[in-house]
Amino acid sequence: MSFINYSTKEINFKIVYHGPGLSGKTLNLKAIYNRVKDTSKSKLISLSTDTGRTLFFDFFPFSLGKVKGYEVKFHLYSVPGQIYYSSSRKLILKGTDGIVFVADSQKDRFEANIEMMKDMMDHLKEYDIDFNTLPYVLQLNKRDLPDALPVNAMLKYLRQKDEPVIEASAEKGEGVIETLKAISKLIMVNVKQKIS
Ligand SMILES: Nc1nc2c(ncn2[C@@H]2O[C@H](COP(=O)(O)OP(=O)(O)OP(=O)(O)O)[C@@H](O)[C@H]2O)c(=O)[nH]1
Ligand SMILES: [Mg+2]
Repeated sequence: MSFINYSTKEINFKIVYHGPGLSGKTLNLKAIYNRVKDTSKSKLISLSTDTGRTLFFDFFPFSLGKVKGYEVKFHLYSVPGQIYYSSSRKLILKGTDGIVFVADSQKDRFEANIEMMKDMMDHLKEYDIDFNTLPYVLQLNKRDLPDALPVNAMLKYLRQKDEPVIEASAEKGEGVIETLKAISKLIMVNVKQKIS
């Protein structure tokens, strides 16, 4: 549901970072935020608990620059991963142009990844969003930890289609920008057709 304003020549996209609690969604956004030039970003808004858990969402918009004369703006959101915030997650998914699923590579979070992916798929169905055509990237985060599961073992259960898979450590800042580039690329392919 990208918003193209033909008169002001602006295009707005919504990208949602989804995934289980503590998988590193907020840290992805913070790492991106710190890398984007001050002139092209607005404030990072986080609604969180005292312990840093996301309560409703993290959000910030930034400008990618111009494509075919149009100013392209990305609005990045992260959902709260704690299991009982399902209705907030559903609200945040509304009108999304793309999703990054941030999976936690730790062995003891394996089930949590699967459970959260189901939560996400259920919500997409309720909104009649066609997952098959939705720009989507799978990020395997926390690759730096010693108990990280082998990549293939994770993909066997988490890979949904031919989506790009990025190995990351948001803690070290690795794979974060690659993930953003991968999802942006998928989104931009669709939009270039609309404005040409
Ligand atoms: N070692 C390691 N720690 C990470 C990595 N990514 C995130 N963390 C840590 O995991 C914890 C949770 O990170 P957050 O980004 O707050 O997780 P979240 O997914 O936003 O969690 P919720 O908002 O509760 O859903 C923090 O202590 C991070 O520092 C990573 O790649 N490696
Ligand atoms: Mg968070």
